[in-house]
Amino acid sequence: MQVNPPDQWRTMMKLQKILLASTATVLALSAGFAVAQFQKPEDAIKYRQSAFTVMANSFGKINAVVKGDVPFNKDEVAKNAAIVAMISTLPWQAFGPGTEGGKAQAEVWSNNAKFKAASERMQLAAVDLNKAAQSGDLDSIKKAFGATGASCKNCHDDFRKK
Ligand code: ASC
Repeated sequence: MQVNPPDQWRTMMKLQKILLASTATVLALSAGFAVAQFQKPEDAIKYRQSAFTVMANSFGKINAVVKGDVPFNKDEVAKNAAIVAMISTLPWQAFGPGTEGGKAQAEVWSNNAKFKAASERMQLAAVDLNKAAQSGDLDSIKKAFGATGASCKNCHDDFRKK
């Protein structure tokens, strides 16, 4: 059977288009993976631990005020609560599949829906704490601080190694 040249060209052009499109898709996906999923599991562990460290530092500074160890400075508490609220959104993207390790318990991955819900409760509590802190009302700050601390503990109890 003979295939005339124009048909062959059309087929080749079709194949070329498909190849180009799929190459572009693969490149786009792998670029996304490198950013969102980290190069190595250790990179993800370091990222989430760093975020928790920064968050705990600011949370600890508010704790000192709530306990009365440090005098209440409205601007300092507002700044630290904003940091807590901001940073609270970051660690979760670094708990992806294949990033087991650090102090994370296996339940993070085996019961991921519960982990996600606990992380969302903490982020919402941090938003409330930030609202209270921006208002500058120490009583509401104390209340919101207690609720945020409880949301940290709640997640640690189930998902962090002791
Ligand atoms: C902190 C901190 C935590 C939480 C938690 C609250 O200051 O570093 O992990 O509070 O202890 O229960």
